[in-house]
Amino acid sequence: MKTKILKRLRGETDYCSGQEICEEIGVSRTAVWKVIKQLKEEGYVFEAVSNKGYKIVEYPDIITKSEIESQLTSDNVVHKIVYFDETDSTNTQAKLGAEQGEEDGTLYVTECQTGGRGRRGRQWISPSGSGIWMSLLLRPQLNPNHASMLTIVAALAVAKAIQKEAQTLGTQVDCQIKWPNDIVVNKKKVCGILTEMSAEMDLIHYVVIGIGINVNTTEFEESIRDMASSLYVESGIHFKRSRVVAYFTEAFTQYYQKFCATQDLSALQDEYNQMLANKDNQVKITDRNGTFTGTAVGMNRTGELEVIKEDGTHVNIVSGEVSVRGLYGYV
Ligand code: BT5
Repeated sequence: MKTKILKRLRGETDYCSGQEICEEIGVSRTAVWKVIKQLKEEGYVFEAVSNKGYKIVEYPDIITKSEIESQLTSDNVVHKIVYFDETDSTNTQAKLGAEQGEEDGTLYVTECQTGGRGRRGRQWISPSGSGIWMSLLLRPQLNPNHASMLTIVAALAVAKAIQKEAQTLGTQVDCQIKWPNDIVVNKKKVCGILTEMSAEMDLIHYVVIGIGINVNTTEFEESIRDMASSLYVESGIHFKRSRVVAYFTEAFTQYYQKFCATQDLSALQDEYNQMLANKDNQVKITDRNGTFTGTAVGMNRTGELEVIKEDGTHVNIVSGEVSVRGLYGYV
């Protein structure tokens, strides 16, 4: 009910009377009044005029269930939000939910993670109040070998969402994607993605795509200060986190549909490569066998990074136990 009322008010630039809301949503005046009281407590600012009704004039920067759900489009892959004020890790919660039968298209979101995880057991720093820490549970009918491509689909959708929000705010942010899973702005990491899966040889039980975005963060822990940044630091503008989430779900829906139709990245490859950090530049590849340098040519339709080695041979780098860096730093 809260989501419905918020959605109704959000879609209205004029005043909206309590009576109209009651009739449209089929609830009592008292129920509407209670929800409006709750919303005020959460930081929504209303203008109320007698005989006309209510209008929201200011939205708080929160990422609660109803704040996000009230912005989701109807044809969205995401149709349910599970919100926590604080949790260990939204990836862990999404996996637990999946084991308990939670449906495809559920997005787990939190204000703060106490045990945020990066790849291979690394830590993901997830303070309260300024970031987006979310995990999307999917149950795709895909070959498990293709699931890692979902990281690419998500990275593209995050980049698109950041650009769209920047546009909404009348600015531009030059987002790049550091293959495979980081979004960088001005060569600093503003987003990381961790995709996890439960599968058998030829059947996916579920995939969880975890996304961390530093949105309005101003302070960074010593350990990441050199390489991390936020959208606010890089643009000087406060982004509305819930809108970034909503834009992400819209963009993800579009890219995911294209991906599912071909089961590869052929329809997304060009757009991804336009944003690829270090495209046509020298990179340093480090894997189990050592380090070599080469020129990054682009991502292919299966999500591998094509690199031309100094001796002219072409190699396709598979994500996983590999690090790709520019010659002079993190990007
Ligand atoms: C990633 O790992 O970049 C994947 C991060 C995924 C985080 C999301 S948040 C929601 C969901 N729930 C989770 O528990 N995780 C997901 P990786 O490529 O391994 O990068 C990790 C490295 O990034 C760390 O070792 C640090 O150097 C750096 N790092 C940690 N916190 C950071 C932050 N907030 N911003 C930028 N860099 C950070």
